[in-house]
Amino acid sequence: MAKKLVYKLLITGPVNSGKTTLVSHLSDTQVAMTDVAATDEVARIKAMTTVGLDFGILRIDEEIELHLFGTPGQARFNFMWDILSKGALGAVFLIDSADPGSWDEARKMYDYYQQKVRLPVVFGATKQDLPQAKTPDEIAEALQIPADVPVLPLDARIKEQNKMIVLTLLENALAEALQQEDAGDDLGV
Ligand SMILES: Nc1nc2c(ncn2[C@@H]2O[C@H](COP(=O)(O)OP(=O)(O)OP(=O)(O)O)[C@@H](O)[C@H]2O)c(=O)[nH]1
Ligand SMILES: [Mg+2]
Repeated sequence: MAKKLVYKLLITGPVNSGKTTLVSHLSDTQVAMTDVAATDEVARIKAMTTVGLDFGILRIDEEIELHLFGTPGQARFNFMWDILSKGALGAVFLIDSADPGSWDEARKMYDYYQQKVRLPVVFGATKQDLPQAKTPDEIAEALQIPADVPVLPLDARIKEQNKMIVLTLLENALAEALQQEDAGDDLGV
């Protein structure tokens, strides 16, 4: 039997950006979720919020399986990142395109991610269908996302769109890992 390749990917971003929606609409398997009734300021925008993780599995083919780990969006659960990012290949970072009020928090999370996790990342600009949504380019500029990091439009409720974005991340992360391997070879390590 062919050896199975399992890649672990993080799905992250601020509260209400669509992380739980993405994991539940992309996974083939029954997902594990830890949503509870929201309290405090989060309760003003949504009824339920993630306090632990979302987990689901997407089978790409006979050999490749993606394990999707959604993080909580609230900063007080940042410690979960250290746990969830172990062994991960990279992250899909979701931004609510229609809620510029959440972008400061998104930028802080991205800074934290760059300091602590430092894995390849692809941004998904969700809720492009809402009338007040900003474009991926406007979001990239506002958050000062480096030009070589993709910011793609995404509806987290649509499986095929979610699949496209995780495959883009997988492709970029594997290319980066190969490059690092080559650089290591050149240095004789
Ligand atoms: N209109 C629209 N709604 C979307 C889109 N993507 C996600 N949503 C909705 O946005 C909301 C996001 O909720 P969640 O998936 O719970 O968000 P989350 O990022 O897991 O939030 P926390 O766990 O609280 O951090 C849901 O109501 C989704 O249906 C989109 O592209 N368009
Ligand atoms: Mg969630």
